[in-house]
Amino acid sequence: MNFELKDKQKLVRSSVRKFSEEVLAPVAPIIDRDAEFSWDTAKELSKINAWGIQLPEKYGGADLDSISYSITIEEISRICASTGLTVTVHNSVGAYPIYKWGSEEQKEKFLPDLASGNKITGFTWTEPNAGSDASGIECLAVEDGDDFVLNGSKIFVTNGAIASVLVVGTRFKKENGEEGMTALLVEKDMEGYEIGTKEDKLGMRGNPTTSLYFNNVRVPKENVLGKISDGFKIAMQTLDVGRIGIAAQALGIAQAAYEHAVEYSKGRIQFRKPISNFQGVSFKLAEMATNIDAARLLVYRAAYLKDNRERFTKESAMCKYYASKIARKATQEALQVHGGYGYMKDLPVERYYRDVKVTEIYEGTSEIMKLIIAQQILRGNI
Ligand code: COS
Repeated sequence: MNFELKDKQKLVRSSVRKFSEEVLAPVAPIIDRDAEFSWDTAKELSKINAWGIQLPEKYGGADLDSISYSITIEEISRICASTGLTVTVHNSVGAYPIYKWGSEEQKEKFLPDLASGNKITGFTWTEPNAGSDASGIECLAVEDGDDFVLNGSKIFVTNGAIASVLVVGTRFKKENGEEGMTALLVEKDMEGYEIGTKEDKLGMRGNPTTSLYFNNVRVPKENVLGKISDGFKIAMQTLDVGRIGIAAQALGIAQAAYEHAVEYSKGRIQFRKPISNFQGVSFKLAEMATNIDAARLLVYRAAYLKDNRERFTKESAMCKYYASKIARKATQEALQVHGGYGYMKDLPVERYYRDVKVTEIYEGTSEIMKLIIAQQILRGNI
C-alpha cells in the first residue's frame, strides 16, 4: 500500500472539496435547520458524478477506485454530513449490490438512472425486532406464481422518503417449501409499498429517514438480487462495503471539527494570549490530528483491500469502529475548545456534534464492529 495518493485521487479531493465548499456550504445549515432533503443539491451533485462514483462508465458512472470513493464521501461530509449520508448509502449499499450481484437486465434497468441521480436508492434490513441481530428479520416474501408477495415493515430507512428502488432484506418461502433469506429490489411505485412519516432526528437531519410498510407487495421474481438464498451473505458483504463509506463520513465530520477548533483557538484571546498557547487546548488539537490521521489510514487500507479483491470484513469493521469513535471525540473536543460559542447554532460545530453520533450506530453499532473484529481474529484472521 502506497502512502502517497495517486494524482487522480488528489484531483478527486481538490475537485470535490471545491464543489463542497462552493455548492454545499451555503445549503448545509439550511438542510439541517429545515430537516429537508434538497433535490436541487442532488442535481448539483450529478455534475460531479457523485451518484455513480464507482459504477462503470457503461452505466454512466465515474468508475473510480475505493480510495477515491472514500475521499469523495469525506470531502462531502466535511461540509454537509447529511448529504454525505445520502450519497454514501445510495452508492455503497444501494447501487453497489445491484452492480455486484444484479443480472444484466437489472443493471441495465436500474443503474443508469442511479448513476445520473435521476433515481435514489438505498438498502434496508433493520426492522422493529431486528437491528444488530441481522438474521432475526421477519419481513416475508411468499412465492406466488411469477412473483413474491411481500409483507412486513422496515424501520430507520436512510433515503426512505426519496428512494425509488431499495435493496430489501426479507425471509422467503417458496412453493416447494424452501425457506431462507433473500435480497429483493423493491420499487416505490409497486402497489402496497407505503412510506412512513419522516423521523425527527438528533442529527443528519437533511437525510429523510422513514419506516416502510409492505402490504402484499407483488415483487416479480426478476427483482430477486443474486441467488435467492444468498440474501444474508449479500447483506453482510454489502455492509462490509457500506462501513467504509460511514467511516469516511465520520472522518469528514472529524476533519471539519478539527479545522474549526484550530482556527478558533488561534483567534480566541484569553488571559492576553490565543487559547492555542495553552496546552489544555493545544493538546486537544494534537490528539485530534493524530486520531484523524490514524482513522484515515484505516479507511484507505480497507478501501485498498477491497480494490485488490481481498477479504476486508475485519478492516472495514475496524475503520468504522475507530473513525466513528475518534470523530465523536473530535466533535466533542472541538465544541469544548469553542466554549459557549460552540454551543450556539451560529457556528457549525454543534451540528457536527449532533451529526456524528449516529456513525457509531448505523450500518452496525460500535459494539457489533468489535464483535465482528473479534470473530475474525478468533477465526484465524489475526
Ligand atoms: N462476508 C461474507 N460472509 C459473511 C460475512 C461477511 N462479512 N459475515 C457473515 N458471513 C457469513 C458467515 O461466514 C456465515 O456463513 P456460513 O453459514 O456459510 O458459515 C453466515 O454468513 C452467518 O454468519 P454469522 O454466523 O457470523 O451470522 P450471525 O447471525 O451471527 O451475524 C453479525 C452476526 C453480527 C455479523 C450480523 O448479525 C451483523 O452484521 N449485524 C449487524 C447488522 C447491521 O449492521 N445492522 C445495521 C444496518 S442494516 S440496514
